[in-house]
Amino acid sequence: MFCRAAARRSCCCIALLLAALLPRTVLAQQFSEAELDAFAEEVRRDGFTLIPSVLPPAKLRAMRAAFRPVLAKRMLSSPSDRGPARYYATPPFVPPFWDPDVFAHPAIVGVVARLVGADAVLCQFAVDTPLNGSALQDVHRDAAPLFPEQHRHPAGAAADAAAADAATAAADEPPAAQLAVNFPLVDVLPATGNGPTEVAAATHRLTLAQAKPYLEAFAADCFTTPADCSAETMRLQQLLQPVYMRLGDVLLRDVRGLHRGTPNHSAEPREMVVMGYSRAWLRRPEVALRVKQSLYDGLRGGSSGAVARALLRFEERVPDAAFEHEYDGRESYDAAVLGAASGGSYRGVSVSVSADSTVEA
Ligand SMILES: O=C(O)CCC(=O)C(=O)O
Repeated sequence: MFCRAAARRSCCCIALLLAALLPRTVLAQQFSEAELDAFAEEVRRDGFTLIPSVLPPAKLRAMRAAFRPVLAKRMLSSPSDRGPARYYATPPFVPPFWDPDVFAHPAIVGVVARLVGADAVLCQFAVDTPLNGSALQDVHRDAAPLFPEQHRHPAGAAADAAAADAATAAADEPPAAQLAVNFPLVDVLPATGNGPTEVAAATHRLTLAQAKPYLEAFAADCFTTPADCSAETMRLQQLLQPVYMRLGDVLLRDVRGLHRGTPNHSAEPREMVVMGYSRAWLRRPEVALRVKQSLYDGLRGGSSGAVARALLRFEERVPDAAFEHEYDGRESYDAAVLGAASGGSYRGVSVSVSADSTVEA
């Protein structure tokens, strides 16, 4: 099993490195059905896939320019919420952030549909930005378990940790229900020093109990104090791999995969867009979109317009007169709610779950 995991890890590594190093002209811009199948299969197996050269860099540069004043307001209005010098911001969903060629891109939607259904919905558009001074994040998931009751202690055995471990270990995590599609607005490469996201392959379907040794290993910091670490801890720690990305590349991941942001040591912000896609029946109110009515109405042309409309069909549509174009720096979600729905899913390593479904440390 270890060999299979190691082989898979080195394949991931080689693919990620190649994607970062190959000249853009070598990489295909369009993908066959078989290639989309393969990307989806990688997400099923590893919890993530990197799709190279999907989005036009010019569009992303325009997004970056438009995001600068958004970030400035965000930083002035409220403290960083994803660790020191690391901000989550939701720019108004209007051009250039609103771009059906991006959120309904055939390659992205093709893989999304294979994983969370042809009737999937878009439920989130935000930007994660670490700046100089940011730190290593705790390893976390972006969503709580779909079925938290699976992780409760058996009745009458709340104090019995062994029984709780056995119960949670037996409860499998289901296939994907939510995906995060990330793309940077700047190159994120070894040379740029601006903080790649790190992901741990094949951790997306671990139960809380199964994840416990991983989280303990990830917290152990063997790289700076290797003498204190067992071989097993070191092995698990090496599962965390940086995902280097060039402008245009797309990282598509199951939100349950263990991951973390790393520090941005450069002088420039490192903006990473996150688009959330989920199964049609799954509501994510803490990250919901506000869709301007006239933009929605304008999604008419051909099949791409129909796909974009379908993706947004359940999100709130706001009459133009009421739509706020100016970002005021105040995030509409409650940071505590987002925290409970995301990082809280793996806050601490206990398998004990409280009545409100958050995990107790
Ligand atoms: O920006 C990153 O690299 C990851 C951020 C992240 O995982 C988070 O804030 O939840």
